[in-house]
Amino acid sequence: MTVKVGIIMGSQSDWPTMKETADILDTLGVAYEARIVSAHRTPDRLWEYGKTAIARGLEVIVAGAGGAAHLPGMIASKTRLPVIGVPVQTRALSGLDSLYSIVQMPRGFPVATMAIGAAGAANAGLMAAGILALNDPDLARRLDDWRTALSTAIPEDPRHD
Ligand code: RP5
Repeated sequence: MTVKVGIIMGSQSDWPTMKETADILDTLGVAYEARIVSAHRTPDRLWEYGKTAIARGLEVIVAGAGGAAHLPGMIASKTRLPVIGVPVQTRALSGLDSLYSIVQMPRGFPVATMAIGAAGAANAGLMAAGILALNDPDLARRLDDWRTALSTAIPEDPRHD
């Protein structure tokens, strides 16, 4: 299966959050790669990743980072691929720092910013799948089924047990 989604994160410590993206993509049968690419600690790796992403066949990048979270914006500056940003929850400021760092991009270099933390990471997987599903009817069907199953699992009566 061709790898079309790149999941990148600023640190090993982001993986428990970003694994939520990976888990959704596993469920939907979307091939991905996961890499630690830090804007601050490995800037050359970041540059190389952004520069080669299209040539390597990637179609969407999910970038998660916390604190001074420059990774999603920096990768967006190096590739025209859609970049989905995930603000990782931090201890000091609960992820508001991450959110503000990612969401407030200057005109011209968008980052589609998700919610803070695990829900945002899972939604990033769904968003990436939704983008790929535009040109992949089988994936579109799997995504529709996933959404239907989620709806069906919600009981109407809160006293169901
Ligand atoms: C950011 O700094 C990473 O994305 C991570 O969320 C945060 C803390 O990194 P560690 O100190 O845990 O490696 O670059």
